[in-house]
Amino acid sequence: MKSYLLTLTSDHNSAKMSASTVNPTNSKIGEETVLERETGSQPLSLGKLAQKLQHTLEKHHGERHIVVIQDFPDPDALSSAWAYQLIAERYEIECDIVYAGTLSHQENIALVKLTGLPAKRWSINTLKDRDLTVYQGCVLVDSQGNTSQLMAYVKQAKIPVMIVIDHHSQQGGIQAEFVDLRPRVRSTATILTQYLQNGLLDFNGNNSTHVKCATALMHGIRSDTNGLRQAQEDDLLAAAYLSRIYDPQLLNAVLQSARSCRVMDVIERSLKNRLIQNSFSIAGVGYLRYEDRDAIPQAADFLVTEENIHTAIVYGIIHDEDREIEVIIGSLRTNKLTLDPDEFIKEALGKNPQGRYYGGGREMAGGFEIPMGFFGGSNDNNNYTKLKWELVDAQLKQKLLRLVNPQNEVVHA
Ligand SMILES: [Mn+2]
Repeated sequence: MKSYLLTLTSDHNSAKMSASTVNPTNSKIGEETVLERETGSQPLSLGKLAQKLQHTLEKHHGERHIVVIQDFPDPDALSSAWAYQLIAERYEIECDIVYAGTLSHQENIALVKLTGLPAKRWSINTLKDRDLTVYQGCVLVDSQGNTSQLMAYVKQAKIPVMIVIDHHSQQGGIQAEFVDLRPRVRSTATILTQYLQNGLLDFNGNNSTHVKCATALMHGIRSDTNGLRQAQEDDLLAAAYLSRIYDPQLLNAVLQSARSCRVMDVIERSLKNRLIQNSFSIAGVGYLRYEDRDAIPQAADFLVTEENIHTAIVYGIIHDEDREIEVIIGSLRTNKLTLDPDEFIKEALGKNPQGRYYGGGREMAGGFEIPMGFFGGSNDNNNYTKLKWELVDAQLKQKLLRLVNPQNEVVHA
């Protein structure tokens, strides 16, 4: 057994992007700012990356692109997609920002409503009435396509993935004309802000759309960095730049949206069910409605605040009534610097039969999704439903506890 928890998450201090030369004014960012190695090629400076993105956009002038964001979009994905759409507009590229799932977190609903953020919900059921062939390219922001059900249809329609901008660890072979993958940056909104700062758009406080988009980006950076507490230099510099454009009152309004009663119920369940071992808090919360999916990360956010706990993992079965399917959804939150959520989830849960991991993560947070497959769907028999949950609960605990408690032998039936 690998002594997992003692493994340091690589050299994320020494190798962090040297953004010290980034000028927080609107001027061009120093070409000498060397970025991490872009997948499979030489390291590119921020200026070169911006140039490369510009060239890619010029090449696709006048086209129509689909920007696919994760099924349950978070502020980072939503704001980054919007910033990208505004940049692409300059090249007369028309972008539709789409997601297949639902806006679940109360703050995300407030964000979209209050800023007029132009994301569209395309549930899988409505896809047959849509013509995907109008798009010449697909753009992925804050994901690499593995968190959206839409990607299978994009692939089917033979729409090429043109651009990928993300800060998650690499999730397996991505190929695109332009790839900016920087796992050491804490939010994709930071990366998009750097592009704005680097002159890809004349982003300014006199334009009300820009003010709203800046507010969304600020929220995106904040929410992926635990209110800036885990922000690195890049994120703080991006936030500093946005601070001259965003609307603090609007951000306040977004942040003050209240938790729904059902989210409170799930948090209560997670508190009651939590199992504490080795400073990990693990809680299964049973069945949830599709719309309440976001209660799981919120419960994990809450459990990790307990004294002597450094990591919380919360999971449940989400029932999608539209499609009569069930999926196990889980969230991990950690304060432990040496615990890499991406590695932890990949190692604990492994891959599906197609060779894809069930989940992964970024700094301090991760998530996973495991389809129930043949065992999915509702059943009128209460005992059956209860039994099914117990099985899922036992299986997940067994897999997670193997890493939480490496000395303990795996439980045999
Ligand atoms: Mn993100």
